Amino acid sequence: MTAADPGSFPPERLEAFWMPFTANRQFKAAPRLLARAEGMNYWTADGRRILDGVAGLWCVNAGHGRKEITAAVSRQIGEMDYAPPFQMGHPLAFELANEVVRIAPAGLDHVFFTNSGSESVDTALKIALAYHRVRGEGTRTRLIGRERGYHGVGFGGISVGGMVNNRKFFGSMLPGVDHLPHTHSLAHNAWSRGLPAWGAHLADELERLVALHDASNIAAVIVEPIAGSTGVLMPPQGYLQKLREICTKHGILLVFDEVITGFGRCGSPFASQEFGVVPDMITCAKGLTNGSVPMGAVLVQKGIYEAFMSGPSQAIEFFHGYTYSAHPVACAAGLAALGVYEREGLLTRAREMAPYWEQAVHSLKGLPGVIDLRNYGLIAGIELEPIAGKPTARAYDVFLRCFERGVLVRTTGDIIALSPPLIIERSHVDEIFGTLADVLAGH
Ligand code: PXG
Ligand code: PLP
Repeated sequence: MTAADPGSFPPERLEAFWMPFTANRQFKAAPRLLARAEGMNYWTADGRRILDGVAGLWCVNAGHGRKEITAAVSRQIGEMDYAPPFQMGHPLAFELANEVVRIAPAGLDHVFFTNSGSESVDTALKIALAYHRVRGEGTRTRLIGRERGYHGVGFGGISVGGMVNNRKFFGSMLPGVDHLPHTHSLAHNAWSRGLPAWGAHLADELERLVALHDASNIAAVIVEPIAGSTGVLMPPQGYLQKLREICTKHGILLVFDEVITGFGRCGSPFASQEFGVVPDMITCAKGLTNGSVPMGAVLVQKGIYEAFMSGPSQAIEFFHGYTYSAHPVACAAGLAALGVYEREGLLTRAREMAPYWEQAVHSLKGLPGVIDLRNYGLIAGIELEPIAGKPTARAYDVFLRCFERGVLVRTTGDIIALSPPLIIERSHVDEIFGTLADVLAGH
């Protein structure tokens, strides 16, 4: 049996795999199996072409099947499949760290490798706690996240995150966490193009939390520059700058979770550069290897790294690491992916495509059920009016019908999220929005 031969794929063979973030019974009753990918496209197991409107899951930024990455991965796995990362090293890990630093905002010049966004978030939170401790400010243990934040699925990430469904099943989580309000307001900001005008004052809520808890107890604030998974929420103009000012004033570390905004999604290598706000740490993953091999990273300011480099030189400075931190195959994939991004100008291509993309997004205005359209770089959010008593049903139906017509979109609640590979051409933009318009219009 091969993946491309669905006729010989009996339904009982679908049972053993407990699928993540999936309605298992619904999926297994009518499976959607992808078998092959190249450039802007997937092909289903039964041979249909599907235009990828979401870069896999916000990760395949250079498009699928990039030969340079395939070659680098296969060369590396033949040369050295694995190397222990603790008390040992291999050249590609150091090379990749240098290459990441080269495209990162100035000042973020040290890199800790992980295997996913979730691990990057938990790592960054642990660095924040330990950083204050090694500086003699061990009372700074409180972490501040934001409502409607998504920071992966580790206990740290779900604690600072603000996604109800991610939190409600898993008990009390980390203690000592508080949340800023989210910034989404259709009443004020519906139909915004780019960053919305209203809402910078919501960052002042951080001053309120500082007044409540006292700065001497707060370690870090973590936010996504643009929230993806909870519905494509853009930062109000001036909001991130204000967060930066308040954090600096109170000695609180600011972490930008750039798992989806990193590697060119917004028009600069990182959203930090795009919005002109430099955090103390950046978490990333996904596009780091073009989605080809699991890998994440935490970028930290020099001062943070240096704070740890005290004490006896034979002591482990940061008691943390993963078996697969800086896995050689992932490093090879990362170096090849960054090479492709650089050679093809992909880290800034979203900026060039954004005007055409924005026009296409907002062309959906007026179609039945559409209550907001928003965009930045090569990201779009299409918010639909929930069907009374059946939240998520309307967007899920659009997802299914787009898939039937050969376009892959992603939904969260009743919001459709789009984040295509950064190699997208105008004809693909037309195809995505033409299909969406037909589906939304009920044709
Ligand atoms: N932080 C952010 C901001 C993310 O978007 C993670 C952390 C966790 O990364 P890992 O690699 O552990 O999944 C993410 C992941 C969606 C969707 O539908 C987005 C993510 C994951 C699953 C679904 O938009 N982003
Ligand atoms: N559990 C056990 C029993 C282990 O030995 C290890 C690592 O050695 C882990 C969990 C952590 O695994 P990883 O380093 O892949 O995150």
